[in-house]
Amino acid sequence: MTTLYVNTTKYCRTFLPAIFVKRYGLDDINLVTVDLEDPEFKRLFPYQKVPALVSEDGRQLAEAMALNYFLLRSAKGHDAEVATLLGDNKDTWTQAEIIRWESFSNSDYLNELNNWAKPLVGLQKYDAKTIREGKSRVDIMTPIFEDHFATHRFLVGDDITLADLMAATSFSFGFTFVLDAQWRAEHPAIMRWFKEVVACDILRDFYKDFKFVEVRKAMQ
Ligand SMILES: N[C@@H](CCC(=O)N[C@@H](CS)C(=O)NCC(=O)O)C(=O)O
Repeated sequence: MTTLYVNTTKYCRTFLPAIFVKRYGLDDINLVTVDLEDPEFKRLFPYQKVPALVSEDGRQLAEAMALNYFLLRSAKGHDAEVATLLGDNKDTWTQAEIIRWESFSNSDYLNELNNWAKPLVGLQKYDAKTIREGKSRVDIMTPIFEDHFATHRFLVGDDITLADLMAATSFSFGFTFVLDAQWRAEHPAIMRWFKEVVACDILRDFYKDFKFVEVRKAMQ
């Protein structure tokens, strides 16, 4: 059986893989909630990052974008929804735009949110320089989203795509720790978009008890 390693209590890049396995009834995939220090996981994936997958015949697949793609393409009987999420196969431009926003949200933006939030809230060793630089890079990138949503309902086209799902799960990490009430008041377009995306059928149950941080922790 294929094994997909996730931990949805801790790691936002694993939210969608876990949701997709359940939503699309991917019964040949065993969803395992992993502690990254687990010796078997460390042996298989010495880099110790999730999500990660091992197929029945021992092939490995890592990286959230690749795994989300693989899981959506593995969904049977959901062709219309998958075509909307990944873009129509005849529409290369739309598919490319979806990948563009997935990558920007999941890599550039989320990595800097991590650098800002994790040392600030104690998920990593405190480091004022990392926190300041992370925040400053988030501040530079945030207008790319806010300006986009000022004139667009979603990231690409008129429907929710995988780009919106990946961006929203990335933002939700920020909303848990650093993008506090004041930040949210200053970014109304991002908030309008985020609330619409997490209310969609794919994410609604997962986000029903989501708690936003009110005031982020002050620097030491
Ligand atoms: N480039 C990888 C990054 C994976 C990644 O950093 N995952 C985080 C969880 S969201 C992780 O495993 N963090 C564990 C750690 O850094 O200790 C991807 O996009 O999947």
